[in-house]
Amino acid sequence: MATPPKRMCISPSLNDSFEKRVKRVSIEGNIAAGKSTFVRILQKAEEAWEVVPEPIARWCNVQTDHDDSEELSSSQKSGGNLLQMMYDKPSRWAYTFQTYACLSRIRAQLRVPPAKLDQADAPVQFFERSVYSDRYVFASNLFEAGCINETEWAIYQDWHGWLLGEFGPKIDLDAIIYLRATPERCMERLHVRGRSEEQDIELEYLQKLHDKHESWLHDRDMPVDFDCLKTMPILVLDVGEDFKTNRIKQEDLIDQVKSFLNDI
Ligand code: UDP
Ligand code: D5M
Ligand code: MG
Repeated sequence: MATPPKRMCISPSLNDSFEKRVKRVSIEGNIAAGKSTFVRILQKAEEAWEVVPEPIARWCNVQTDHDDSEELSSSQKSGGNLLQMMYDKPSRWAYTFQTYACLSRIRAQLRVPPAKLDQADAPVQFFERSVYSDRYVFASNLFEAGCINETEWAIYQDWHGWLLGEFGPKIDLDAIIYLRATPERCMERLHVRGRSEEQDIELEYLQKLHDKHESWLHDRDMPVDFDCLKTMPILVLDVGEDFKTNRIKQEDLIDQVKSFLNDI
């Protein structure tokens, strides 16, 4: 068995060695590359694998704390659609979106593995994206596009770095799996999925996000501030070809994941 990752125990209810034994892997990739589809396949592949999906529903329906107040407008009661707001007016909402996205990711990455994994020989938690893609793909791209200004970017990097330093060992990842597809293929899948908030996304945006992913995870020439990222094992999986309905392709991808996990 591989050396257990060095992490502190975050749950008094689960024993230390169990928590440290669970490998934590982020699934990264462009919008509509197929991450959610892939994690659903992973979830079914092994009892000892747990997936933590991206909290997209929360971003599309941000709940206020005051649903019982008579003074709230109906839109406040039903919650705001922050994803829609960001795509409609990025210069106003991109920074706000990053604060909420990062909060959601930290919550997700702090999630204690289910006790059923305790019985497993090689338990794994898979997260759909991470606090690192927030920063090195999305926030960085929004800054370069002028949707986050210099001051917001400086503040963002300050609190993002500080929070990750504080939570450090509790949210560490052991590895990343990069689902790689061309921006054109992602655009096709984005339209197949038909999420209303995303229908005005242009190919150019997907191309920029693709370039960020490539530099960070494929070419590995992106400067990063976190030492753990510099040596992080990364598995690149080509998902240009349809895998959703192709059983042989699915088995091939799962075999690659298993062999990667054995080596880390
Ligand atoms: N999809 C597909 N074939 C694939 C992978 C994905 O048709 O091999 C479809 C999937 O059903 C969805 C869309 O592409 O309608 C985007 O996939 P997903 O939501 O998994 O992408 P994500 O944004 O999570 O990466
Ligand atoms: O990602 C879900 C949607 O959320 C997609 O429209 C991209 C967007 N997203 C996710 N994280 C961020 C950050 N940090 N900034 C801006 N936009 C983001 P999907 O790939 O479809 O699962
Ligand atoms: Mg998804």
